Amino acid sequence: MKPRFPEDARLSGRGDRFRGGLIVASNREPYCHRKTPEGLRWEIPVGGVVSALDTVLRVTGGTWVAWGSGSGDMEQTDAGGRLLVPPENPAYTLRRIWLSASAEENYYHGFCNLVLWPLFHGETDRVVYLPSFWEEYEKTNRAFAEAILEECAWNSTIWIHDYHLCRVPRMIRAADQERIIAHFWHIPWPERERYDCAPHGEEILAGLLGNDLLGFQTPLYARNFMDCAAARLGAVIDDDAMTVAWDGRTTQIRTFPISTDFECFNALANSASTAARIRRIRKQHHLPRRVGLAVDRLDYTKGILQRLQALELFFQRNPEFHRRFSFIQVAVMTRSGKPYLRYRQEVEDQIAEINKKFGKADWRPIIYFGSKLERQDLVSWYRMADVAVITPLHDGMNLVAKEYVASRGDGKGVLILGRQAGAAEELTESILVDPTDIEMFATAIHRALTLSSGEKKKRMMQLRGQVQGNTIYSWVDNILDELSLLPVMKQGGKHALTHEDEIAGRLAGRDLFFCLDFDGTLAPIVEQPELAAMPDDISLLLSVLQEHHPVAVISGRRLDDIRHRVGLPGLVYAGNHGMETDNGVADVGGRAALDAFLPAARQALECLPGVEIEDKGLTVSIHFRKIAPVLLEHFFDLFQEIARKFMGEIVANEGRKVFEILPQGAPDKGSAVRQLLKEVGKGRLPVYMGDDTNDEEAFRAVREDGITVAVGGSTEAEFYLRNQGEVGKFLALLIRVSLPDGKQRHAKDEGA
Ligand code: ADQ
Repeated sequence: MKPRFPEDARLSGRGDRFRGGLIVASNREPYCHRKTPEGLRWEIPVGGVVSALDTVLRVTGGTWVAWGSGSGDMEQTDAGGRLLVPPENPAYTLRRIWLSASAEENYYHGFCNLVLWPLFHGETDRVVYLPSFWEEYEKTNRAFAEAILEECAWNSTIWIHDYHLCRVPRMIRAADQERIIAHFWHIPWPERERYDCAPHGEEILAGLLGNDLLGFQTPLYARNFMDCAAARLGAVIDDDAMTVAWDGRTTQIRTFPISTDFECFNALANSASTAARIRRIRKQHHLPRRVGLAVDRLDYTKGILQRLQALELFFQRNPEFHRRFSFIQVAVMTRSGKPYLRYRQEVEDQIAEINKKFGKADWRPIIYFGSKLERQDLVSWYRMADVAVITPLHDGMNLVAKEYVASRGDGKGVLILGRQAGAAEELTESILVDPTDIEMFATAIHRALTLSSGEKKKRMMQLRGQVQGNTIYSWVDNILDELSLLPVMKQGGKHALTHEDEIAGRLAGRDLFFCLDFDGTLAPIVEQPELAAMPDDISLLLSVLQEHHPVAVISGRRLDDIRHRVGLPGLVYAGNHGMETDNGVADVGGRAALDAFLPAARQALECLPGVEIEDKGLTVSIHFRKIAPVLLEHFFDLFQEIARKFMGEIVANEGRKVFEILPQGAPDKGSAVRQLLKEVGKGRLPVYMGDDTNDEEAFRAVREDGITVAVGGSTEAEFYLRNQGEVGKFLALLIRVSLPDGKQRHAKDEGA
């Protein structure tokens, strides 16, 4: 079966730990229904937060709580405000909450748009504050907190977004001390001096310190937050651990620079349909040979007026570009209200003035679009623009800049970027400008248009390397890793890679025995279990390790399958969770229980698309990785019904998107490891590494004396690795600390 969305495969295994569901909350909703003369229509609102998070939830499933702001939203939800989205291919639940007219006015247009947005973007002159703004902000945050709690299962993880919902974490915390709560801050966090004029500055900080994890776009914003928390609340800052302790709780502060779907933009931009569309667009708008481009939400923070001033100066100074260069400004209005209407008027007036001053009957210096563009049109503009001028006055990150870079696989195109965009910290090969220095800005536009093609290519390739190596998927990966580790961190779990000395001390002078799980540990989780493979570097490290210590691989797979997949002679293999070893098969009284269970399970479950039942002889796996998230609850109900019927005959253990079915009385991984210890590891110190719930028995079995390492963390293991990508590094560490000196050098030469 093909993944439901192309990106599913790239996020395989991510979110497996969110069995209790991921609850995302943001002010803006991902899908919005509008009443139109043609009937009810749905659309995806424009904005960076929405486009990034929809990708995540389509893969993990769960619930997104947001303001139902569309004119037709109420008509599309059930009595609880819920509906399944995306409308054409449901994957998760959208829970809409309704705002009163007063909340819309005072919370959204008031405290969010007139206080927090300008304040956090360095536009203090634009701040307007009324006490009613705060009252409604607090009330609306409470409504969000209550809705989130209603959507939570006992083990759900909550992930809140942005400045609209600062108070929510503390409100939830008051109701639930144990809950895992994380927050991502999409916009800048100002330095302490500027934050001092924030109304309710203490309450905002206190609200955010209800989180376990608080993520920022750049290290600077994270630093600023910590400074503000120390100065305004007297919170205790730990710079090394990156934590803020206050009011009896500790919040981890991290940096996660958001990004874009590089492959998607790259492929679309390289496609023949984009080339055809570019030809059509050029003709339709009578474009000259060279074009510049800016794409923004229509907002004063995006620096559109300053950009127009720089363009005016550029055209004044460089008449040779008249008729040869037009600038395309796309600016879609996403917020209503006076400041935005006024700003749009100013932008339109200024464009009219420049066009009047320099324009000719057959040439417009500036071409303006005020509407939302389809993805393919957006990409076509990116691909044809000789220069993209993305110059916000302040911006948390700015995804447009990264989308432009991702669309320039041809190595052409130059990016001019505002220094105060978060993206400027990463995209250092762009031409960086201070957008308020109009003289230099105009010079930068000229420079971009006259760069040699070699220089352009060199810069663009470096920019692309940066974006390709840090995509929206890496952003999601990093945050989900960190989220799933939070319960472990709360219990004092130790990162195996940063405790080398402790591990070395414990291993010193002991004979060792390594016992390793396969899927999710030695091999990454993939969409189709039959395609799982061990990376070459891990294979190499294992062969070095096993020259000096006994190494066992213990897996839920069949013995012949695991032996073949690892493919290294000299290792000890145990299949079917340890029931099958080279010494024979555990005696559990034959297959009678499985033979009765299998047909019943097939009949009940195989009607659900995505269920895969794998008969492994001694055990059975029921894989549910490919079931659409919205069908999962139904699957669990059906499964439980069947499992209940066979209670006493079988045992069902839940792993990563799989139920492992074992005959009653079968050994678990714990007893299997104890057995292996007796047979091959007698008197040796065991090191066990695994990633799944069924590894927990093994962690418990060896924990007292041995070293236990959980990939992705487990409250049953002493050490954790963030993800499977760290396994190779840990094996290299084991080799370093456990091999005699001379051999260590050999291990390094081998790539360890
Ligand atoms: P935004 O302020 O919305 O996001 P940005 O990051 O540039 O800014 O994202 C805008 C998104 O909207 C882009 O994906 C872009 O393609 C799209 N878009 C803009 N105009 C469009 C149009 N006319 N038609 C179609 N699509 C259009 C906030 C913060 C940013 C941060 C993001 C993500 O203000 O600093 O980068 O969140 O965290």
